[in-house]
Amino acid sequence: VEASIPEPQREAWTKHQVSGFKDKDEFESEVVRHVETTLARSMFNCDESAAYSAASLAFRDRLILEWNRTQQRQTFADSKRVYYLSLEFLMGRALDNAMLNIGLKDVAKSGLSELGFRIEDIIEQEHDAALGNGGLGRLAACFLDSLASLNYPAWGYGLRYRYGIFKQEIIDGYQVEVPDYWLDFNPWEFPRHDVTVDIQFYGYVHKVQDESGRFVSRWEGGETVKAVAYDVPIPGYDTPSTNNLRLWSSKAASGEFDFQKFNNGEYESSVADQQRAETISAVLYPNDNLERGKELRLKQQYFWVAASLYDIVRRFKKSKRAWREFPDQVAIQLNDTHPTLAIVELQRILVDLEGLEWDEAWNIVTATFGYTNHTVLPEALEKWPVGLFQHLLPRHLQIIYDINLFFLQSVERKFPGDRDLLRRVSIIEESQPKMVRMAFLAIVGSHKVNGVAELHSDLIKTTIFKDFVNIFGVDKFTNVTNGITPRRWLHQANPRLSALIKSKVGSLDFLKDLTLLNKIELSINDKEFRREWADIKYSNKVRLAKHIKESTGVSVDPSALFDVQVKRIHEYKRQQLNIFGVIHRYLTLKAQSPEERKKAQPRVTIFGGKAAPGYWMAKQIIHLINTVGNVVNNDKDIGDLLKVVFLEDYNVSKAEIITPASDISEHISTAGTEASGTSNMKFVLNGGLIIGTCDGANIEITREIGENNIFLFGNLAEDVEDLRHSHTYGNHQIDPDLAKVFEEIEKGTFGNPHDFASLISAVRDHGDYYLVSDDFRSYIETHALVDEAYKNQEEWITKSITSVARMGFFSSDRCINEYAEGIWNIEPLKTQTKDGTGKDE
Ligand code: 475
Repeated sequence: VEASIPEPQREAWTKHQVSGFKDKDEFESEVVRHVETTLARSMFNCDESAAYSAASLAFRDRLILEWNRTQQRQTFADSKRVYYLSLEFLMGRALDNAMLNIGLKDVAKSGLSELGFRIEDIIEQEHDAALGNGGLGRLAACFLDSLASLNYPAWGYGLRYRYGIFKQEIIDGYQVEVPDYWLDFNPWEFPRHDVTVDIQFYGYVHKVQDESGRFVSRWEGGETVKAVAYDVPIPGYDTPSTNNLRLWSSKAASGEFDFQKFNNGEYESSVADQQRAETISAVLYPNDNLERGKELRLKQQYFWVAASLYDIVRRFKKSKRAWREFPDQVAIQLNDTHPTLAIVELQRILVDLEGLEWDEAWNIVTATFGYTNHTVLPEALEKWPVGLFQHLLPRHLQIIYDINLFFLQSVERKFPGDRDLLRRVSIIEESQPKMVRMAFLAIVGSHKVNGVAELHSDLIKTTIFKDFVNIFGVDKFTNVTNGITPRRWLHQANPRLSALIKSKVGSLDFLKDLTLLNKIELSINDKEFRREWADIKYSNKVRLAKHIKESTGVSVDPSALFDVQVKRIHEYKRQQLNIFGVIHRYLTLKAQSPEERKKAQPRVTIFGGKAAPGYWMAKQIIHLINTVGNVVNNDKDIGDLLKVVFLEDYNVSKAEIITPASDISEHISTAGTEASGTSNMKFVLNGGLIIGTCDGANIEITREIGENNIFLFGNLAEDVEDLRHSHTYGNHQIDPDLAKVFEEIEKGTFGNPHDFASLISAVRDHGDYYLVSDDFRSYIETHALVDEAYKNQEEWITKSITSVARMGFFSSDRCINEYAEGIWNIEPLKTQTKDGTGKDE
């Protein structure tokens, strides 16, 4: 760096080199400076919100200095970078995370206290960055934390939605969606008004001859929208490495509004153009595990992918390397099929703009990309009408046709005459209307395809992508079981547990190598340790009970068994099975004498999660949970034996309160439907046990922690197809206890039965696709085992400690290292080396 400053000015620059605050005093002075200057507030008029803003700005300043140095190190080292393309980054709050990762939370705590604030209250001021729906988006956020913590040169690319996932309110037991305007004041982003890309849509393609007589395609006409970069620094834990998350925001290409039009008096039209451009990055689509084929969604995808690739290619071209070296410098990971257009866009750049031959370009493209699949649900697999493509991205459609042609020719060479195979694997589905199958395009354009848990990766190889295994060979398909960052999900969410573990491990090193957790198993008989372990769980439950009281008005007893199911509401995740089970429990208690009831294990069943606004069944499930809660919670016979609550607006910061407070959590998807799940890992890491089906990562969790420490139930994935078949073609007998639950709902015990008719008929009359009835008996019986087990508190604590000790595998650090080695072929950068390059000496 210094070498690039001319000698006469160098002294002045280096003399004034900035460094962030280092101690409490400097922190306080930064806070006061930001209050008085950046925020233009008087220090005599500083409320908690201003204190939050100023503290965040003080930390942001520090982050951006480290960010600068990290980027310089990466540029000097000139080694391969990975780019993680995701339409969703569910980041949650940033301040607490930044303080902990940098290691200055104690400094901030005493500094804020001297200025008159409690750090907890300041942290609470922050609005979640909720640019995601659920598992897929949160996984991307955990990956960014691990990439920075492990010193990988990595960037995330996403969209800067003006509105994140909606805020959920529960009104009269129904979900009501309220817009989440989160950008009012966001100290964590840096607008880069100098980093912009013009993005083209619509128009037409024509062929022209270049100087050498070669025919090349030109994409012209249409409209242009400007992409503006906003950078979010991502601090690693206990390392100076600070990576970048670049989010694109859309703007009218003409700037504020079209001056030509404006001067001609076409005011409305010039403003309308501006609004149309800004619409592209305005909202996050609120669907989880569902794609609905809307034009604006495809526009979002191309806008984001084209801006990101332009940026990546621009960076590569600065190095003046030959194009064939591109895959040695760049790895791009596609988080699901949402960014699949990047494959087509890179091929377009190389062939149309850079003049490479098709095959040479295609080899570069496929060596660059990796594709992660997150779901086998058919309704979630992306398909776009060919006509829509033709209209919006005419040149891309041509390229897709060519990719498909060469691909099908290679299939024909390998399996001559198999017409049905060609039809099955074609990127173009010959339906009415014709569709582009994005997952097939992603497979053909990548060098690796991975699933997110062992069962899931096996399932994609034997079902939805079976033909592609035959075509490309099995080695192209691999598994990387998901993980979670222990920084946020243990150290930040459960500081007391983290401190207790530290006292046994000897340091906080387990936050960097989670397998060190196994050391706590040595203390399994340590009375004091066990008492403290139980006490931490109890106080986390007290904190949640307080939150429940404040948000729902329901009083719950912290010594009851806390049973939690928090995740997006979806039929395949089976919150309906849970609430039917709760009704069964209620009816059982009601039928008992007061004497018998005294033997019952008191329970609090806690639900949370959003339903996609257009998902009728999911909304009915939320309504049923609330009406059941209403009846049960006010039944004098039942008292504290059973409480049912629905926590509104489940998000990352609520998860940080809920996860450490569970005794048991529910991961009860129909076997073969949940790709992995990641909250299952978070709950176990926080000392909660789980009840679950043999699905997703539950299977690997069981393998790690031992089957005595988990409550598994239900049918296996291999039997699901036959069971569904028998529902349709046999006479479908539903479980008698479930039938009683239905009877009670239909009697009107929980409000107007008409409201819940569709929930019942899905099971009774429409084939019970999710096997609610088939699994009901085993679910109820397993819950009885949970009650019994909980009564033996000593045994329970042993299970809890043992499970945590064996969770080392599920760190997202392990997961990122597997991607780095098996898919990206990248290495971490040293943060300090003699020659300053960051490369090994
Ligand atoms: C799986 N979301 C979890 C998690 O791998 C898994 C978003 C937009 C449009 C369509 N779908 C989505 C998902 O598909 C999704 O969140 N998938 C989830 O990915 C991380 O742990 O089992 O359901």
